[in-house]
Amino acid sequence: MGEIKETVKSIAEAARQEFRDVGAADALEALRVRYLGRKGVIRELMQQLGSLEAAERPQAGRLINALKEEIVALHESARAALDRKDSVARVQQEVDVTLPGRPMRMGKPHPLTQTTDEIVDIFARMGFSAVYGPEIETVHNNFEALNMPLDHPSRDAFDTFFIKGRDDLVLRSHTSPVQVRAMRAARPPLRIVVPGRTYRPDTVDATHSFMFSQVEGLVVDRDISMADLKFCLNEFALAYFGEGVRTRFRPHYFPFTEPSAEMDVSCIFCDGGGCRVCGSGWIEVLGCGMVHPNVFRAVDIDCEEYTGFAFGMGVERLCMLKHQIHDMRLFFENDVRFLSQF
Ligand code: 2NM
Repeated sequence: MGEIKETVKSIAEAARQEFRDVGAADALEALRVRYLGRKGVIRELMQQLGSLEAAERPQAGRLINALKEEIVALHESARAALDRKDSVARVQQEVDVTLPGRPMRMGKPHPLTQTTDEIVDIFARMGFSAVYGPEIETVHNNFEALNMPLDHPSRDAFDTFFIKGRDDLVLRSHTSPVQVRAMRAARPPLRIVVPGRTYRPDTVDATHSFMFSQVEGLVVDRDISMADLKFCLNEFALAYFGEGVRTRFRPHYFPFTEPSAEMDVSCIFCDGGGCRVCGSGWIEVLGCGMVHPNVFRAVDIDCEEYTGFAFGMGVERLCMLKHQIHDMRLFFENDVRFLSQF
């Protein structure tokens, strides 16, 4: 027994040394055959087991098995080390590491995303936070809560995408339902902007698409007035179009605001003199107004205690104005020759 223990120990020591020093694949294979092969060292030891006293065999067998496992592991790690050395050598041979790399084509946000981010940023600097909501909305959030009853023309099948088999759902036709959600979820004061995609079954042409992007906004607090609205949106116009721009507000109608207005900016191309783009010297950029009491009632905000203003603008239109893009369809064609210009 003592003898075989010694033998196993010295074989293990020799094997550790040899597998550590092996430098090539064929030498490693020769080692494997010598230790683990059909006529190898391990096999030979196993055969010697038979000549041992029966009482000694189990312990001797365990020693030999442990030796075999160690040698298998030594072989595995020696092969892994050789593989690594090999592939490094091959790369050094086959690849000219001094060649300059191929330039990477960097992606960037879509022009509509850039414009949305810019608008949201301007309002963020005035204390607005951005909130988001689902593009499939309930008829209640999209219409009812916004003071647009059943007979309102926007609720016509020609002006809204309805969902087959679900007469309580629509693709939102504006982002205002998100303001409705926000007002239900949190008590005033509220100062939010809502960017997002909206859907209307318009015929697609240079200025219309069935999908377009909006940024809407909402402020609710005590003593909010039309003066707050005008100051805030004038600041926005200066920040987006540049310091020289002037604004004007024209009376308008929206069901969810009263009074309502549209804001124009002095033409950024002719500075208000009148040109082919603006005609009159003014360009319409957004709709706005004081939140209608019926909207507050729908979300359970006391309209005697609180007032608010809201606004909405089309991102495509604002992006087209600033970059002199003449066809809205370009935004949705994903042509890199167009997109890479922004
Ligand atoms: C616009 C124009 C005017 C608007 C109103 C509301 C809400 F939820 F407070 F009632 N959200 N957005 C609004 C008002 C939107 O877009 C042209």
